[in-house]
Amino acid sequence: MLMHVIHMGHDVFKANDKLAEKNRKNLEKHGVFSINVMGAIGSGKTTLIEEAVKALKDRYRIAVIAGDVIAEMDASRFRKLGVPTVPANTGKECHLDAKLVEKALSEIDLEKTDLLIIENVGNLICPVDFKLGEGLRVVAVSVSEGDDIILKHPMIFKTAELALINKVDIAKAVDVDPETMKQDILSLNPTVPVLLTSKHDNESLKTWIEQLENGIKALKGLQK
Ligand SMILES: Nc1nc2c(ncn2[C@@H]2O[C@H](COP(=O)(O)OP(=O)(O)O)[C@@H](O)[C@H]2O)c(=O)[nH]1
Ligand SMILES: [Mg+2]
Repeated sequence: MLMHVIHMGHDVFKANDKLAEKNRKNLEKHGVFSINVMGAIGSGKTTLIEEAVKALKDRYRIAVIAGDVIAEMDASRFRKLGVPTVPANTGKECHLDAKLVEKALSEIDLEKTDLLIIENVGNLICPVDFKLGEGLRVVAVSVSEGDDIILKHPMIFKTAELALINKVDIAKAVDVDPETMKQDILSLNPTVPVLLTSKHDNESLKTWIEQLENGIKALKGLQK
């Protein structure tokens, strides 16, 4: 019985990987740099994305896929900024998958997109195994989640390609040292860039936005 369950799980991942690869090729063909933003509920994913959209939307064409279990609150926050936004509701699943992203992509004009931002469902565990076809895997963790949160959820940090430690403005109030959190991430993934961010500190937001701009430019450079 157990073997059966494991076998089924393996097939699900394999089918998802195949579809993710299709999404990746589709995005690449159209020169779209894409990111998958993962992290717990309330870590600041939507806020960090909003800040990036505000800073980049005059120079680049941005589209957003707003993953959520059911609501469309985040999608309406992005729409307010005037960027094409597709809500992707998972129903009861705690992660987006490549199929949901494929469907959302069919509603986006990729020819007119430089940057696609995908906000995953708030969770530090489920999204790990489900590739979406993204160019960059980002994880956002906030200081208010406590300084043991990282070592309790190693896989998402091991597989991330950019990590943000957010809400550093309230670190003292919650008795957490962001530097310790950074070292925890690096102990799991020594080469991942780790940024300390706060929505109240524009300089810190610039470091995050710069990473996105570098990704867009790198992809455009590759295409020339
Ligand atoms: N103090 C502080 N609050 C933040 C920061 N980033 C986000 N928040 C707040 O945290 C809450 C959750 O943010 P949200 O972006 O919706 O998180 P999400 O669930 O990960 O998308 C909101 O009330 C934000 O205003 C930050 O850097 N510092
Ligand atoms: Mg959100």
